Amino acid sequence: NNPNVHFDDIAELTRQRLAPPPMYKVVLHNDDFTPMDFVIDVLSRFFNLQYEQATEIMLKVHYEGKAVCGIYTAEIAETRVQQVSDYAKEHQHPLLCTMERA
Ligand code: NFA
Repeated sequence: NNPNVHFDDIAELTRQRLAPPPMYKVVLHNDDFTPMDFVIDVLSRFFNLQYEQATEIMLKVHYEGKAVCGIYTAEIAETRVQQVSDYAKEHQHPLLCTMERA
């Protein structure tokens, strides 16, 4: 029955209210088969990028092996990964999309 215990509880609730949520990078990976135009379409469609920015990121993936497409909270990042993976599969391309802690 220590009143400081109550203070600790309130401090923890305050921390939870103020703490920024963990963020996740959504990453696109290069392969030898997915057409460049399809990757640009994916980046425009699911990451709200203009054609020029989409092209820039597609080329970074192509030349460097991978690139970050966006940084989101867990739920949004998971949705983007699933949307890209479903869309690639639907079009029979092996394009790989993953997420990692930012
Ligand atoms: N490397 C693929 C090609 O030459 C293009 C690509 C870019 C694939 C980015 C996947 C991701 N057709």
